[in-house]
Amino acid sequence: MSSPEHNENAPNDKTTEYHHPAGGMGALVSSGQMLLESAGIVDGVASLLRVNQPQGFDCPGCAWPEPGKASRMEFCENGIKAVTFETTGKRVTPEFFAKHTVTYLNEQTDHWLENQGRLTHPMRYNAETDHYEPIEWKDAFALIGSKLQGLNHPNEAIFYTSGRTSNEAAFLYQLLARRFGTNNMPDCSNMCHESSGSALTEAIGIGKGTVTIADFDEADAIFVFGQNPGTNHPRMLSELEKASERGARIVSFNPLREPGLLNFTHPKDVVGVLTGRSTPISTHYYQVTVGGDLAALKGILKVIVEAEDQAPGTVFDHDFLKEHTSGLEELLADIHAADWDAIERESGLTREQLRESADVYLASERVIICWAMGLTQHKHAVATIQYVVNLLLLRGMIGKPGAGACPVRGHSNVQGDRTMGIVERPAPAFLEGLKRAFGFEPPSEHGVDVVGAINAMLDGKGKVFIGMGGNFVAATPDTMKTSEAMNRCVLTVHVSTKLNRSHVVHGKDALILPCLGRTELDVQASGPQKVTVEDSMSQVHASRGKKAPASPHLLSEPAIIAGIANATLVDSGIAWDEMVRDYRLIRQKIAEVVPVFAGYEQRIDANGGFYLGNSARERNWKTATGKARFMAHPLPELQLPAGQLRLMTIRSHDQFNTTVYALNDRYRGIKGKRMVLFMNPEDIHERGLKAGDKVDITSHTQEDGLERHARGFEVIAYDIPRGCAAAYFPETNVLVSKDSFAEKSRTPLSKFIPITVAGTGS
Ligand SMILES: Nc1nc2c(c(=O)[nH]1)N[C@H]1C(S)=C(S)[C@@H](COP(=O)(O)OP(=O)(O)OC[C@H]3O[C@@H](n4cnc5c(=O)[nH]c(N)nc54)[C@H](O)[C@@H]3O)O[C@H]1N2
Ligand SMILES: Nc1nc2c(c(=O)[nH]1)N[C@H]1C(S)=C(S)[C@@H](COP(=O)(O)OP(=O)(O)OC[C@H]3O[C@@H](n4cnc5c(=O)[nH]c(N)nc54)[C@H](O)[C@@H]3O)O[C@H]1N2
Ligand SMILES: [Mo]
Repeated sequence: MSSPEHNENAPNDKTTEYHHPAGGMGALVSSGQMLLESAGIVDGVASLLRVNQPQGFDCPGCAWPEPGKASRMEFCENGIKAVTFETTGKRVTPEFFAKHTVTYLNEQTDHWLENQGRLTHPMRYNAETDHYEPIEWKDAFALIGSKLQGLNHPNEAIFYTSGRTSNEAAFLYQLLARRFGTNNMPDCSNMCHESSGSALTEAIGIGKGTVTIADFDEADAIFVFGQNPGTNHPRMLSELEKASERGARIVSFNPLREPGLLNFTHPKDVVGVLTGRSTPISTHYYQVTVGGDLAALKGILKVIVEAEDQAPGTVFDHDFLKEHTSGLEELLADIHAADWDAIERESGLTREQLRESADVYLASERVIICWAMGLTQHKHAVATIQYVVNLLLLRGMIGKPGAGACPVRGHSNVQGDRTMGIVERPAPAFLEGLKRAFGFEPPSEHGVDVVGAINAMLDGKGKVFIGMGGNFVAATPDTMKTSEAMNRCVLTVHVSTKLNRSHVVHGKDALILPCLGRTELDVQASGPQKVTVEDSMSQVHASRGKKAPASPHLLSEPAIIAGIANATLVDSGIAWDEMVRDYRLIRQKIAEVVPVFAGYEQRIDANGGFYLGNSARERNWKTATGKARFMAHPLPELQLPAGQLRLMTIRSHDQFNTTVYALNDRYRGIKGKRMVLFMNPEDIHERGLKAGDKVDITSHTQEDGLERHARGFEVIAYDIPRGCAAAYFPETNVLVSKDSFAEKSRTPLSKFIPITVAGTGS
């Protein structure tokens, strides 16, 4: 447990810890190494110069926005890795597939698979030879068309999307699925910020964050819950650094002491890099127990409510409450009834710590609260995020400069994909828009999400799986069951840039369709094309790849979708080929369906893009009560049986989701390995283990009562609260039950897996 005094990275002999600021020299060396190791070194550098530039491409890394001034070059170590990885000179060719059987490929690690290079040719699985063999595009499309047409019902098809897909491709993809007749559109969001969308939509009437990047310059305090920006959103550190330098308070809630939240040196600060000088980031750091944030938030709210009770009229923003909110009475009753002992037990934090953090909120006129997977991938995620909103609302922190809700998204266009209609439960207005623009009746019956898709395939109800990017088998929970689900499909199709697990765990028939990446030049019949994306703060901008494609056989995602559509739909009445010929026609159609995109083409070209707006930011509440809603929820009892630990599955510094760049996790002091289990030293000792021992992990999911196993992990002693443990995904997805998911949002519980560990010797 740690409070501000303990913030200075105090050496701790019990744990492995990184004693240098995040960013700085380590970042320069690491990304430089990545460029050197990649065969396409010169191309890599040239590509980098165009990342996030007005005429360049959008960084395929995270969804953190670019700063307002479009001229400033802004990229980060992990953005460099993402770009370099895509622009590698290595190739996975038909010869590669001729050399390796699929059985052999499936025995390799995710790291090995993705490191073979870019896919160059469409391939079809041949069960007789156990090899992928080349196939012509038109034959691949015909195969998909015939399998889709052969289904008994359109709902037997599943159209998955990952979050790198551009607005244009996403829009065409949902059009294909809906014109075919299904809303079966699971996406990576289901595993990611779905909880944020559900919570925010119910409470404030829009499922997106309410802040813009400029708000970070005005906030007095920034709270960061369950997020590791040093690794996953490094460009956010620049904002936190600026805020810290001008005296804003930064309050972090995280079971792990993440170096990126402690200190930071901007890699462009040459003096800082050379001298090791760094900016402290968090002024306050609380090592909440895994899953304890709802309790912590209730504790903070309790202090605030008590302060108002003692001096009525002085703490809350009463004008705001009266004019803009509903449900205050229920919330106050809930907070008055909340019991400090339960709050302390469930949060793992003391009353004093919670009082201290509440004081920061009380002393601030403008507060931003950020969060990511540490809040969303829990059973009570939606309730927890609604308490974040409760906290903001009490003092009118939504819809004023320097304040608001900031769910920090993952994939670079995951938010845009949702705006384009990639969702299994489409809004009626969107469907009406489709009908208006394309003259067909889209299906209104809700489709399957990720968990629903796995179940449908297992039950034989989902027969054709198409993945627009991503790595379904590795990213989803319950790897063994999901693998079985994929195996049962009549056909699995993956539109991908790199070889991954989902290609080698496949359906009876299987296709790999290689596509252009973000960095590559996309030339169609009308000339070079640009695409558009939306960042985490609702800013839409263009992305233009410039690099020569990795292979002459690659097609763009829109072209692949049109190819499937032409081979599947008879007389669809949709001008697929024309839209692919010139993406401006896709954008015209988007603007017809989604009215906030009116004037799309002109607005994209002006000033580096445009802001989509946010109704809650304007204090326009599109909720059931027409107001911003306080939402009260009981505090769940999360105590596990004796001997069990709460396992959270997290990302290392050298991975992007299931793509493992290298085997290091620099800030956490891990080198050359990923099969590690971070544990509290006392928990290790109590089990008769020691650091360095090998253990097998067993999960005990409450929903299905099954035991699942992951073997051969090395114990790492780490500064993590007792009863908590951490390990990397995707290796640990074997432990997550598909039936363990969050209330309302149905997000798999990747951050709360009850486990036991058993030593197997050192
Ligand atoms: N380089 C890189 N960038 C990425 C990604 C990547 O893999 N690599 N992935 C992208 C994607 S899709 C996403 S969604 C984001 C993910 O970004 P993050 O959400 O930062 O990713 P995680 O590694 O899942 O880290 C979750 C953090 O929450 C903490 N945590 C876990 N459980 C709890 C809890 O119960 N309470 C609290 N308070 N904290 C908790 C963990 O210690 C960790 O610091 O990053 C995006 N950017
Ligand atoms: N246990 C556990 N599981 C998790 C999480 C967790 O924290 N813990 N996090 C969850 C989260 S937040 C997310 S977002 C999901 C991620 O789930 P996904 O989005 O499905 O997985 P990724 O690993 O991002 O997908 C990587 C693949 O995308 C392909 N690709 C890369 N660029 C492109 C492109 O431009 N176009 C196309 N068509 N393909 C491309 C490459 O072939 C690569 O192999 O995982 C989830 N799973
Ligand atoms: Mo994500």
